[in-house]
Amino acid sequence: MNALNDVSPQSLRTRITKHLTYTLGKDKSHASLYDWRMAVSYSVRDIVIEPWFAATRKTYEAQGKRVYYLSLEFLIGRILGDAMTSLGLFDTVREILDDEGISLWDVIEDEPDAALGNGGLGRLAACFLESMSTLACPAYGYGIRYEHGLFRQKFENGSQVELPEDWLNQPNPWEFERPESRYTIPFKGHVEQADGKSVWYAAETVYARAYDMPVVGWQGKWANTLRLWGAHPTEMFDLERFNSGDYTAAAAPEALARTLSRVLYPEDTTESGKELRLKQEYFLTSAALQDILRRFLSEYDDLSLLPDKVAIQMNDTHPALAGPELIRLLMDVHGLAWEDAKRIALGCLNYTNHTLLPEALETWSTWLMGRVLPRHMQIIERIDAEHQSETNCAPDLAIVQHDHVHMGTLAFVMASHVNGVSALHTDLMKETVFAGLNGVYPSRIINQTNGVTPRRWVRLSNPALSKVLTDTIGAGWESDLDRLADLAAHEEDHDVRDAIGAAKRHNKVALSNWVGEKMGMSLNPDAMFDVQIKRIHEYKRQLMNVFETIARWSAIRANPQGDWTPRVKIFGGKAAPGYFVAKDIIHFINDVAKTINNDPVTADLLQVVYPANYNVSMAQRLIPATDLSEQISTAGKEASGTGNMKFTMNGALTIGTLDGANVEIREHVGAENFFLFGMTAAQVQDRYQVTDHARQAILASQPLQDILQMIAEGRFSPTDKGRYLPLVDAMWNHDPFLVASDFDSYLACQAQVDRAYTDADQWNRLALRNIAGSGFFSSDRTIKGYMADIWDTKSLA
Ligand code: 7GP
Repeated sequence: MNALNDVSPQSLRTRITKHLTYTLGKDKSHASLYDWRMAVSYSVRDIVIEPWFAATRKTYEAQGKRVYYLSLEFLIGRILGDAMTSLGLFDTVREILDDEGISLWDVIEDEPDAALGNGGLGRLAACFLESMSTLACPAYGYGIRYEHGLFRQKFENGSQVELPEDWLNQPNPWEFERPESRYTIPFKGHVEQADGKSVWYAAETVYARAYDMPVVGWQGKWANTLRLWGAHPTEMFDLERFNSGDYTAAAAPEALARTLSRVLYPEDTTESGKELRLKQEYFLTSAALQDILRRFLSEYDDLSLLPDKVAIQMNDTHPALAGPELIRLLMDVHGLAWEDAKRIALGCLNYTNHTLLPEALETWSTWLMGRVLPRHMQIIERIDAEHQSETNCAPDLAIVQHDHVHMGTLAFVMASHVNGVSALHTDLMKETVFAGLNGVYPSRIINQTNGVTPRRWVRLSNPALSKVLTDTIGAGWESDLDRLADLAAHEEDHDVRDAIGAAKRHNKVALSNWVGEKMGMSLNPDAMFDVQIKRIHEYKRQLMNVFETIARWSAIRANPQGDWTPRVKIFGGKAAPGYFVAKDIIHFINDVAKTINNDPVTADLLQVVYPANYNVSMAQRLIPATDLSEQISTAGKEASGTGNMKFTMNGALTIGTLDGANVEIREHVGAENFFLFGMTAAQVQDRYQVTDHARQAILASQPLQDILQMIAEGRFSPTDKGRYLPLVDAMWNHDPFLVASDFDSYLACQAQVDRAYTDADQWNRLALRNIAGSGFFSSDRTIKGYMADIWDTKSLA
């Protein structure tokens, strides 16, 4: 069933011309880049259809279990390049377009990023979808078809400005609208008891309509579906009002409904607390569960079999209403008894936790929950009562506390398995936030360390390194990443080390050209490219990196003739619009960049680059060109990280703390090939016991005092000298993420990195070892873990 067998270059050429002519209605002499992109996308999509249908057929025939991955976020990025890579069509399409005088790269760049997510959690969901297809695990992703994905970031005088994102402004060639697949989603109203049954009389309803995107796996052997729901009105517009001339009121029902799938909440770690957000969570969850039950009942009639046929994964607590909603559908719609409904729901559901930060643990007031979802509030109370009486737990383990529904507890109680996303994170779940629940539901918590797809993150984004890998260890590593370990046997081969170095340099030159075009800066590709890209958050400690940059700058200025290792410091990332401290950090990085980049004394030795609007596509550009990966969060705060894995696969060395998956990366690549600094999670806990930890640490560090002094004097904000006084004050008096306490250790470690970089051959050796040790971090390994330990599903390959 390999779709590739019958794709000849000639047939593809014909397809593209046909789509240009008949789908786009253009002849070649008038076709724009957009037209070409659409024609190519439709042609590549055509080739995905066959494995897509075949996968559906096989799944029906096998009568096995299907996986349903429910997520409010899918950060999929661009699709065309990825699909061509999976199908092995990259070179063919490039040649076809070359003949037409069109550049494939321009076509790829014309596609907007599908930014239906904020950060790690959303990108993980996208990697998982791809791996499930590669592994022929029958699965659906369920999400929301946001009309506006994550905001576009722009800098104005160094500050972040958010602009609306508009990816659906043009037709999306990868989606199939399914008007026939639609479900009614109720809200509000009241519940009545009749004949021992509960009847919910909703006051508002919207339709959820399905939009399907095929997700093709490696070599086109299998394709699953990402089903995104769009909200549509249940009532058409009000003709009477329209005829009387009140056009705005006439369109009101439509506007109201569509609001539900209009925007992605641009929060990554804080609860938004908005009614609309709760409605979005329910909208996705209810549509998905209705669809799951409809599909199940089309094949079976005994609902008690549901847990044998359906595994549902809740991606964080955002879809945690799945517990009460599944019980509601089974009882109120399908007539099951409470005990049966609850047992079945529990048998299907699982929950992944992605953060221990207290501000990110969702709660909803019982008042709001009761108003928006009155029937669910009843069900939640009954789940809670049984949970408390069955476990005899302490009151602080209740689902409802102080008039708030704790979604983490609800998800936990209604899940067969609860998993963390790295070994350390899972341990900390058991010891901290979920210690009590772990006590009353022992062995429910398990670990599944995150992974990333090597197809997008190495093969597609780093063709230069991919070639070196295939030349050295042979073909096939893309779907068997443990094979990268074979590289280790080539460590003594000078040519291999050189080739790895040459691939890196090639990528750095390409990145330099891009930065030159976009930002008018000219970078030195022989300098060390030192990169920190991720959401801007205090716990990720971008501030510590900037402080080190300032220390470096001062040191060079004090001794310009010294033996310095040239560096380019690269930052990328967005801040949640309401997270003002993070936005100040962005402003600060840009101010520091401006000061340093204008200093002729340090120009050849230090540059600071912060391209605006970091997204998946930018990550694909930056990661292959990185020498040093910054993974410097306060130990215990980063659940896993996934960027850290992408860098390692691409031969960057890591400077990092013992946090999240860094711990496992270091184990896999070897401690001597990893630049470790800073306190451990346990030491961090002890440090917090010292009330004036920040002051003490600053007083003990001359470099840090000097840096804070410069900032306080306004060196980086000459037109507004007091701009960063609050930042300096917060450092002395609060420093909630222990930047000061880890700073000297970080500085010393960075000096070690400088020394290591001066020996290019040795650096390439370390890079080789990092690549060789990165096989474990393929999301294929992660998905196999979920299939075996959580879903109990089999590959249909
Ligand atoms: C992130 C975690 O911060 C990151 O460490 C992890 O690698 C990633 O999930 C995938 O597991 N969390 C989020 O993106 C997030 O929004 C709030 O968490 C619920």
